[in-house]
Amino acid sequence: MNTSEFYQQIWQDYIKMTPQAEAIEGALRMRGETVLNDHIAFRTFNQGPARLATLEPLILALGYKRFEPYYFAGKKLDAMGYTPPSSDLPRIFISELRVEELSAESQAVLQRLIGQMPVDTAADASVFWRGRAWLAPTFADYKMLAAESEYAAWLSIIGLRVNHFTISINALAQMSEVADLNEFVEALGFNINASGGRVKGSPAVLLEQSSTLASTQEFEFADGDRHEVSTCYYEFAKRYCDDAGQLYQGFVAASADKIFESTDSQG
Ligand code: OOG
Ligand code: NI
Repeated sequence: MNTSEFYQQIWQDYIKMTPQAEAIEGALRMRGETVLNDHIAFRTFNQGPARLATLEPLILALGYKRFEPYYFAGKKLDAMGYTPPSSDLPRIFISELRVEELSAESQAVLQRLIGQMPVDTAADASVFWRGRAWLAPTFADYKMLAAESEYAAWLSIIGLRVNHFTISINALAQMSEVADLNEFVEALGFNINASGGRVKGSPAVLLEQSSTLASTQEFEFADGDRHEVSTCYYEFAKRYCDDAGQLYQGFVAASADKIFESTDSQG
């Protein structure tokens, strides 16, 4: 598996769930823009065969390096940022849910899902686009999870698939601010996630970001009920250089904490 095959598979899986991303990317290319990705992100459970620790070797095998860990106390998440083998490739951000910190009821639901995963689930990189490795939960279980952790609810139905791609504003030729891209995206008819502000971060923390609100799609739950759910969103990022002139490579926990909310239930 080389990085170009890896990203082709992931992008194809992503645009099936996130038609808005294909529309936005296409509209930028129509204007002659250079669309490069700043980073992509995945979500997983800290129990079972697809934990961060078992996924990491797949990322390292692509030439990525560990950069920095992050912790989100309110959302019960740990995460790791990885830097790519070459600067034209996106960084990777993987977060995992501390399942044992949820209520006994939610843990029981999640363990039923996690228990269905084959032991060799993370044997190769296709785990990142193959789709959910367990049967859909019931709508009642999904709602219960969402009341406690929107992240758990999202992961229970979408599975370990890419959560977002992120356009690098640094690489754009015709726009230089996050706010410019926000306006462009809104003019195409998509909504920006305003939680924590329409532009999160600042030049002082060396990273400014924004994201759309996730696309929604009809999803069939275990009981045959069909409901609209949030799928995935598109993110936009602008990085700054530090005092030594080095482009910042990390993430900003305070901003990330709000970006996670881009997949919250919308209705
Ligand atoms: C990841 C949210 C954090 C960032 O760039 O800080 C993030 C997620 O929603 O899974 O993407
Ligand atoms: Ni992101």
